[in-house]
Amino acid sequence: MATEQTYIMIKPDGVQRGLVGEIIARFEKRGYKLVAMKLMQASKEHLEKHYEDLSSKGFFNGLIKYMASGPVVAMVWEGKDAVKQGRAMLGATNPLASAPGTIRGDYCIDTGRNIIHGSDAVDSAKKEIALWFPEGLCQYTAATASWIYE
Ligand code: DAT
Ligand code: MG
Repeated sequence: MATEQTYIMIKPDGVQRGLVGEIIARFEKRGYKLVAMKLMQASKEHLEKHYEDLSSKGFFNGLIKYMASGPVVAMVWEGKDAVKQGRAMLGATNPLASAPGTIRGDYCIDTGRNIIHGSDAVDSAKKEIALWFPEGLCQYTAATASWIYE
C-alpha cells in the first residue's frame, strides 16, 4: 500500500459549528501526517472549479452557494492508503447512510450540510491539491513515523 496524499476540507458548516478541532484530531490520532492547512474564504469561481464534475447536477448552484457561505479549512493529509482511508473516515455522502463512528455519521444529518470533503481517488486528490495549494505543501519527517509504521 502506497503513501498517498488526500485533500480534506472542512466545509463552512463544520467551521461554524466548531468541529474543526474534532475533525483534525481524528486524522491526527489515526496517524496521518498534516502536510498543508489553511482557513480560507473560497470564491464561487474557485469552488466551481473544485466541483466541475458536478456542474450538470440540479443541486450544483446550491452546493456552490453553501460552500461559499463562509470560510473552509483546506488540508492535505499524508500516509499509507490515505485517500481510501480518508473516505472511510468521512462516511457516505448522505450522512443518514453513514455509519456511527464516521465523521458524517457522528456530526451531521443532511447531504447538503455534510460538513466535510475528501478526495475520492488518487488522481482527483492530485488535482484538488494543485487547485487548493498552488504554493505547495510542507514536507517534514514526522517524529512519530516509526511508531505508526512497521
Ligand atoms: P462526496 O462529497 O461524498 O464526494 P459528491 O462528490 O458526489 O459526494 O458530491 C459533492 C457534494 O455535493 C456532497 O458532499 C454534497 C453535495 N451533494 C451530492 N449529492 C447531492 C444531492 N443529491 N443533493 C444535494 N447535495 C448533494
Ligand atoms: Mg466527491
